[in-house]
Amino acid sequence: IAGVPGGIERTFIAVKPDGTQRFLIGEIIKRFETKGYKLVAIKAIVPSRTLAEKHYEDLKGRPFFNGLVKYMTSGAAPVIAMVWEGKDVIRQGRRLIGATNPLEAQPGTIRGDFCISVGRNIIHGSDSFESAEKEIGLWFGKSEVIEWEFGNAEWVT
Ligand code: 3AN
Repeated sequence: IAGVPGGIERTFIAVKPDGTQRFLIGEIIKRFETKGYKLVAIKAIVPSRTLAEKHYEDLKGRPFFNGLVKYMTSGAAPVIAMVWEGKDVIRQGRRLIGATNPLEAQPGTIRGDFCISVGRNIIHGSDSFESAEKEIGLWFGKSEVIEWEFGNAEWVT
C-alpha cells in the first residue's frame, strides 16, 4: 500500500483545517506537484472522532491530544486528505513540510513559510514507511487510490 521503502513510495499528506481555512490547499499541492510527485488520491473530509483518534493514537496521553482531535474533527473546515507517490516521497515529503515546531521549520519549507504555532501547523505528513502504510489504509479505501502515468502531452490539444 505504501510502495517500496526507498523506492517508489506512497505517503499520506493532509492539509489540516487551519490550512484549508487559510487558502493554502493550492500552495501545498503545488509544492508536491512541482517537486515531481504524483497525486494518486484526494478528498475533502471531516474526520470522525474515531478516525482522528486512530490517526493520532501515538500521541494519546499528550496534553494537547484532546485539543488536537477537537480541531481536526470540528468541521469548521475539512481536512484535505491526499496520497502522493514517487521516489523517496515519505522522507522528501517531511523535508518539504519542515519541522513540527514552526520556530525550527526552515524558511522555504511549508511550515517555515506559512505558520507560527505548533498547534496550528497546517499540514500532516507520514513520518515513516510504517506510518504511511497505516495512515493511507485508515483514510482511504483501495479503490480511491488511482494508478496513472505522467506524460500524456498529446492531451494538451
Ligand atoms: P508531526 O505532525 O510533525 O509529525 P507530531 O506527530 O509530533 O508532529 O505531532 C502531531 C501534531 O500534534 C502536530 N502536527 C501538531 O498539530 C500537534 N502538536 C504536536 N506538538 C504539539 C504541542 N506541543 N502543542 C500543541 N500541538 C502539538
